[in-house]
Amino acid sequence: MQGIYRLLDANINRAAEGLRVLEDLTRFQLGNADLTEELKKMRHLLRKSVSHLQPKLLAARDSINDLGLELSQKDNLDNKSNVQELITGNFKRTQEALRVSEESLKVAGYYQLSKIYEELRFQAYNLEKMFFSYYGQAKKRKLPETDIYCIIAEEYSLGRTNLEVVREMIEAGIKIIQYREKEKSMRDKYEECLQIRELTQKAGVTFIVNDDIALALSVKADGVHIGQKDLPLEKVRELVGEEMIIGLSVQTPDQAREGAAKGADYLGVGPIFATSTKKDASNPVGLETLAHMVQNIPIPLVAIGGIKEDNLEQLVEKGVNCLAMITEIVGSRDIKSKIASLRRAISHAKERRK
Ligand code: TZP
Ligand code: MG
Repeated sequence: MQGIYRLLDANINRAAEGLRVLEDLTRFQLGNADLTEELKKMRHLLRKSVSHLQPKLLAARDSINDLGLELSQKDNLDNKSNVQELITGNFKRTQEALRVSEESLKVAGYYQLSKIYEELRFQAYNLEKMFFSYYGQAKKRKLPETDIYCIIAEEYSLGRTNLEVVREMIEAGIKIIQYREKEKSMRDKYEECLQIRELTQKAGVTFIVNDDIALALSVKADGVHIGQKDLPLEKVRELVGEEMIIGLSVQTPDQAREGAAKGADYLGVGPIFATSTKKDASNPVGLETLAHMVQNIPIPLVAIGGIKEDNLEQLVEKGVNCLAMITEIVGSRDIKSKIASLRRAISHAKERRK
């Protein structure tokens, strides 16, 4: 029976560790509170239901002489090259370990306990399915990982049209463009966005419309960006469906946590510095608050507000990867060379923080 307890001990640990890896991935990588909670509950039940067997399990443990470690150090069968493989691997590991525990519990005479483990195994199958449907969706509407988030607004564009500006941005290799026009008529905005949609679609650039959900939907934009005073996030998700990116402006850690938990795909944090571009901008978000968000919020953050080539280093230093700018870019005579020098400045700053 000592062998069975040893087997049981190893597999209970294996299943709990697998669940823990999955729990941390859902928490930090996907930012999905429901899945994280389910995985945590499973891990607790798994441990608690066998806690009275702990003395026997510990007595049987002999990790020093376990053949597994030596075998694992020699081969690279457990190597993972991406998050998806890591997730699959850990679901399989958990399910297999639960199965071995279930069978061992039967042999050791704990039939009722084996039923709990059987149930946990089925829960793991179900969660795996949920995980991938969520992951698939999340990926479909992901904000591209890039250094600059461009926002266009004609009044700051030195007489150029939005379309001219968009063309230059695309030529400069920009990956995200947001349309932000406050004064134009709905019809003008619609006509203009249709053309921008066509250009961005061809170039594979993510196109986001500020404020207006109907406009975003009617031109088939990739995303919509809303503020704290717009419709609640859940309502916007209901209206735009699962495939559209939703960006949310936040000023405080509480707003950031809430936005991430309620399914925003990214957060715009700002104004970071004073700016006159946004008429109703609130007080600047301090750099320390920004740094706190970078470390604690599991979804992409984009810093915004008064960002210029000569002040961006401080933000990159705090761990920000993506910077949104209006006047610094659209107000430059030569947009392409401005973008190129901003890129150089950002990547130098990233090098320095390593
Ligand atoms: N949200 C917060 S500040 C801001 C917005 C839209 C304006 C940013 O413009 P600029 O010219 O880059 O300061
Ligand atoms: Mg707004």
